[in-house]
This record gives sequence, structure tokens and C-alpha cells, in this order.
Amino acid sequence: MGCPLINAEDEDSDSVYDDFDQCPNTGFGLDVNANGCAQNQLDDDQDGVTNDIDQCQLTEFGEAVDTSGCSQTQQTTDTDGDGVYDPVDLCSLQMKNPPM
Ligand SMILES: [Ca+2]
Ligand SMILES: [Ca+2]
Ligand SMILES: [Ca+2]
Repeated sequence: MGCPLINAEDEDSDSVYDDFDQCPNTGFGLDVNANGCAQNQLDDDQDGVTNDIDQCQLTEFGEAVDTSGCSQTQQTTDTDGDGVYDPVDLCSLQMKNPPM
């Protein structure tokens, strides 16, 4: 003996043992992080909209959001200045007009 007992049960079959799985009942076949959480169980910006359907990550904490997880501010923000607001801008990471 001397070995810590590890419960090797994995109820939701996400390959993370239940003892370490912070998100039980993960949907079958979903990709999970090291804590056994799938994107539909995580809410990184804590706006109440899970990552899989949150179109606006990094919502300011405490801001009210719509069902897409976008705050009023984010809906009318256009980071790259291309005239397309961030939530629907598929190329929001491209700097089309890089600052000098
Ligand atoms: Ca899980
Ligand atoms: Ca969110
Ligand atoms: Ca959000």
C-alpha cells in the first residue's frame, strides 16, 4: 500500500477520472479540457452563456448580455475598424488598418 487510491471511474466517458472531473455528465464525444469540462460546460467570461454558444468571449464581468453572450458594448465594438461589428466579424483578428 502507500499509494493514494485513485477512483478510476469515468462516468461521462470523457477520459478524465471522476475524482478530477469538475464537470460531470459531459456530452458523449465532446472535447474536454484537463478538468473534464467541455465548451458547453464552461463559461470563461462568466456572463451566463456557455463558451460553445458565446459569440463574444471576454465579456466584461457583470455586463448584461444577450443570448449570444454579447454585451451592448461588444455588439457595437469594431476592433479592426472594418465596419463590421465584432460579434459578426469573421476576420476580427485581422488588422486591416494597423495603427502606425
Ligand atoms: Ca466531464
Ligand atoms: Ca460566456
Ligand atoms: Ca460573452
